[in-house]
Amino acid sequence: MIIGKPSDIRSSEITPRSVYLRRREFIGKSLIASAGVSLSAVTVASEQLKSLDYRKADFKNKEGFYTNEALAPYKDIKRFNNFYEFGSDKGDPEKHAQNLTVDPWSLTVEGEVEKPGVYHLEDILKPVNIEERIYRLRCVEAWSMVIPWQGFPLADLIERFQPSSKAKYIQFETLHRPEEMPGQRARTSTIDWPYVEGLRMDEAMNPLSLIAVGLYGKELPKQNGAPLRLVIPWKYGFKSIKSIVKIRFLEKMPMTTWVSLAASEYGFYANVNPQVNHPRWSQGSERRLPSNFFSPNRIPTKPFNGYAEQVSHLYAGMDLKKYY
Ligand SMILES: Nc1nc2c(c(=O)[nH]1)N[C@H]1C(S)=C(S)[C@@H](COP(=O)(O)O)O[C@H]1N2
Ligand SMILES: [Mo]
Repeated sequence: MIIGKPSDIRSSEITPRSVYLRRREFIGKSLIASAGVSLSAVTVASEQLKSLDYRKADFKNKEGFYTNEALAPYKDIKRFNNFYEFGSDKGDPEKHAQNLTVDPWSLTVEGEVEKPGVYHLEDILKPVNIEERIYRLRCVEAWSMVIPWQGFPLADLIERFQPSSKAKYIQFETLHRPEEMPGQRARTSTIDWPYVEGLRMDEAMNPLSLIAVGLYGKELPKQNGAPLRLVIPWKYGFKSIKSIVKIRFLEKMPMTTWVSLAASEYGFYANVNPQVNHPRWSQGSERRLPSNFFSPNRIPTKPFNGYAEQVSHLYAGMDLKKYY
């Protein structure tokens, strides 16, 4: 991966949490208005965002669902992206993702489950309760952002498909549609499309594991993985696969895109770990965006990206230097 240079993002643009929360009230109202006009699947989900209760933030934080750290501004979360299907520069996804068709959308469920099938997005979203999570996202390239997502626990979705006792892992797959994804057409691309990722079943069932459908109280931008993407906050960002079209329940550990590209640099687990450096750079610290040349905003990286309390038990007895 390439280390990006978000030199044009100024730290003065950081949105204080209180300002966002006040603004949120307004966003909620505009979502209700738009829901009346279009009843697309994504709008149905967005409509639920109005009922979010921010006061939860104060007493539920032991679950790691929120942080009081400064949020990255909305416009930076939308313009500084990794989404190789649209190109490898940080600005490519915003530029090239806007024509992606996200409606209709369906999710195929396969493998070790009682209820395999092809599910329309509408049916996936209808019964879910949309929650807000304010998570740190730590890219393996050693930058990070604090992002307010809206979505629902991955565990809730998994339970609806009734995995069998043989299901030990889950593999996720991103849309493969070269007509709309210029990165998939590029002859220079070394990625074997579609992009795939995976989790162990107990990781997937952890309450922190989120399917995001919204950002900053609005529909998820296409460059951020609309209409459905994973967010796994204690792992490097590449695990948080975007624009998911398929979920497979498996007995064996699945292959993933970054492991297949460079297994010595990227592992299946990919837990954020300041003790295990990338072969080409340190993972001991990170640039918290927005930052710039004059105020690099470099902070120490925490084990499990600061979520050790919530997830370290998943790895008890494992040598995390070996299983990076
Ligand atoms: N399908 C797909 N998902 C992906 C990627 C990608 O290239 N393709 N990039 C990953 C990486 S490396 C990161 S850091 C995050 C970035 O998410 P964001 O752009 O919403 O901040 O998405 C992840 N999900
Ligand atoms: Mo990343």
